[in-house]
Amino acid sequence: MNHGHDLNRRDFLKISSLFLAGSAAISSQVGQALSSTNTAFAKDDREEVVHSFCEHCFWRCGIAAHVRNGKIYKITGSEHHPLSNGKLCPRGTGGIGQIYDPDRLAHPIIRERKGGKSSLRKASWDEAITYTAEKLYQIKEKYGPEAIAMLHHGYGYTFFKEMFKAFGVNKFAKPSYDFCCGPRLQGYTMTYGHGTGTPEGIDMMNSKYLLFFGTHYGENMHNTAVQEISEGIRRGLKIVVFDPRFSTLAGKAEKWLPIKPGTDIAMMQALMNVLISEELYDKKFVAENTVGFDELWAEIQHMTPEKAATITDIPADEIREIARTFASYAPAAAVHPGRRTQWYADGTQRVRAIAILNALTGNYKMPGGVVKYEKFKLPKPEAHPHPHFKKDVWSKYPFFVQTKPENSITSHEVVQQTLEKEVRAWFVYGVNVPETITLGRKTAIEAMQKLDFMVAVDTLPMEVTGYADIVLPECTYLERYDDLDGGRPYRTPFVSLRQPVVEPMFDSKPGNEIARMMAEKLELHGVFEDSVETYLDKRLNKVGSSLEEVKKTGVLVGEPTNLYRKPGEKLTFKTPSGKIELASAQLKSAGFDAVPKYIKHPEPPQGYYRILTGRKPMLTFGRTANNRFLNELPTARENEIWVNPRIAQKHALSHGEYVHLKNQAGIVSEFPIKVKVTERIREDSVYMVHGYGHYYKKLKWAYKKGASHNQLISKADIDQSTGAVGFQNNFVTFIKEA
Ligand SMILES: Nc1nc2c(c(=O)[nH]1)N[C@H]1C(S)=C(S)[C@@H](COP(=O)(O)OP(=O)(O)OC[C@H]3O[C@@H](n4cnc5c(=O)[nH]c(N)nc54)[C@H](O)[C@@H]3O)O[C@H]1N2
Ligand SMILES: Nc1nc2c(c(=O)[nH]1)N[C@H]1C(S)=C(S)[C@@H](COP(=O)(O)OP(=O)(O)OC[C@H]3O[C@@H](n4cnc5c(=O)[nH]c(N)nc54)[C@H](O)[C@@H]3O)O[C@H]1N2
Ligand code: SF4
Ligand SMILES: [Mo]
Repeated sequence: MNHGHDLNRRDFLKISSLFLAGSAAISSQVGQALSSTNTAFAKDDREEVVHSFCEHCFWRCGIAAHVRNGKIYKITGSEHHPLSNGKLCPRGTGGIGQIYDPDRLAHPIIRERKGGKSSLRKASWDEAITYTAEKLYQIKEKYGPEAIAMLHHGYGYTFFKEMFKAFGVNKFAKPSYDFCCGPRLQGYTMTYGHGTGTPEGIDMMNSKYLLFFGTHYGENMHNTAVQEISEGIRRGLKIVVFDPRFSTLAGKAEKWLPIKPGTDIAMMQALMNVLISEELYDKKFVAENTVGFDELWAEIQHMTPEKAATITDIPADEIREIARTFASYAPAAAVHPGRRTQWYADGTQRVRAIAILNALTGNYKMPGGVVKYEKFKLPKPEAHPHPHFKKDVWSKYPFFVQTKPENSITSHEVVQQTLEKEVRAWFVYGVNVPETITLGRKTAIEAMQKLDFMVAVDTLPMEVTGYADIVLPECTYLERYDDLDGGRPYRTPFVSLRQPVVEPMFDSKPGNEIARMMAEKLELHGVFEDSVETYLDKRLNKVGSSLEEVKKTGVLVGEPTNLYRKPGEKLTFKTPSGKIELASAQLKSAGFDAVPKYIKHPEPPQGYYRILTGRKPMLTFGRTANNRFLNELPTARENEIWVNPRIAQKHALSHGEYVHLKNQAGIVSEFPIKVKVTERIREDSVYMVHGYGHYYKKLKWAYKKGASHNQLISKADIDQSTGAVGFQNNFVTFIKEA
């Protein structure tokens, strides 16, 4: 097969409506489900409830899907699942809008080239899988397995991972590592010897005083965390929020400190400075359980509240008062680590600063402090032979976290290696590359255009599918089994099951079946059990349960974790020193700062503003962009750009008008965005929610709604320790509509 070097051939292609579901097809499928004789689900109007878990974000709450006449009509929070407690966040209830989305991918699609022109056509599964297997095989033979990379997000990837392992491919990247959880995991682990987890190990409901930097609960809707904070507030919890923007959480806080963006480490150092210089820290705990106190003090002694005030724009008296109050409530006080932790390439050190602040209070394993949850002891699935493995880790960054083996390289290294033609094929599972990838939309597209072969597994005709050679339509999480969600630490350890609520619609298939078909074509034997049910049953048998049993409630719940330390308990930490590392020798020996240092970040050019981003309660970017059920709420339909009134006046902008945004590199937003004039944001910054501005017309709902945040990102700052990427050193100005 000729895969030539014609760049034009990977032009963005528009999928014909014929290959999409369409509303007529939706109703006929629903009709079929109703009349089908082999369906296991209720065909009459008796209600049946199926327990499973949500896929609208990685929190994975337990859901109860209510089925009537073969159709899901309501999704509620599972009463049995510890992460839900009978409740869901708004997005969780919106699964109906995903499964019954009339724009869904309905058939496999193949890109064909004739006379230098490309077109897309419908294919059978056999043809699509044969073609995929052939191309991947050829590329592996010619360039080696390292020329193939898998990009993934979401919980259905595990079966593909197994298949690729057996095939010898071990380049797995997830953009969510780069932006989101990578620095947090490493920053925490370098300090405590363990991560903070999802849910984070902060005993929020018993806490008296919590500090938040950025982290905007109430907009970031992690269900369990929001429930725990609410319970904490009911019990008298006081909250302090450092955010350049008055967030929803700031609205619940005792204090909102509009900190200058990018100066958080200076603020954290100043808080430590007060704790130490006024001897408010837990001396006994620090002496017994930490190393590097002198090095820490040497680094932070210059960061007095007065000095920090000039950097952060927060008055010195305020800083002193917060540090003192924090100490007065300790150990039932903590700093929350946040989730999206890479902002300016110093995220790993910022998370270390958070961990150190916590350590100074002696709140480790104390009510209301930092806690370490335990996991349900579910044995790992049996390992498959993978004789072709070359390397476990492909990332060049010394503190890159390999979460085995789902993550072995950063997504920006994959992009870079693709531009250099080292990587030739991508297999993309649940990542909307143009709207998410690390180096901005423009670079992501350039990389995709260089590929010899690209597969996208998705449920919708998202932008990413327009660049693929093969599009494989996966059914939604409500129509399939996935692997068990087990081994995540929580106060009540659990194992939960994703199971089909209804059968796959159209010609879509579960990931586990697609991966199995690929393994068969590639002649990889023994990778999968006879069926996914057998696999799940065998795993559950190991803990004395069965698939049949767990299907009933969707979850197995273990004994509650012992969260708190006993008086006199000797603590051990899995760090190189066996103690909490206030100064890190491993960072130092690799040429990094042993103690987090404040580094000044670039300032916006004249007339430009730092572009900050965050979340909306009812949306999760690519996962919900086209979900009519969620997007019909007026506040969800489009994003807005938050502008301070004095800046609005300077640019003659009025509330509600539409503008285009232009970034520092001259990129202009494809679609206009509505101006929100508000005192809730500092003058040096603007704010918009990520996940809007879709440019693919096939997303009939999401198309052209608001502006795309990712389009305006063209500068990426790489954290040289973990390889994670910050994008908050991008700046925009306004272009008024003619
Ligand atoms: N509803 C909903 N919930 C979600 C998601 C979603 O899409 N929808 N996405 C999930 C995902 S993937 C993630 S990673 C998390 C992210 O959620 P968080 O971890 O809570 O996000 P952050 O980026 O920390 O927080 C964004 C806030 O940081 C502020 N901020 C920006 N720059 C700075 C700064 O320099 N200093 C300080 N102190 N604050 C700053 C912004 O103004 C904004 O209020 O949310 C998760 N939860
Ligand atoms: N500009 C900018 N970029 C960002 C961020 C930002 O704030 N701004 N946030 C970053 C963060 S914190 C994160 S975590 C990442 C997440 O970004 P991504 O890794 O891209 O993940 P999602 O947006 O969650 O998922 C996107 C794709 O998954 C598809 N999908 C949904 N359900 C399924 C399914 O069941 N099966 C399959 N196969 N596909 C499915 C959707 O249709 C969509 O194409 O984005 C990061 N990128
Ligand atoms: S937090 Fe919301 S979207 Fe995320 S898994 Fe839970 S219910 Fe679903
Ligand atoms: Mo994230």
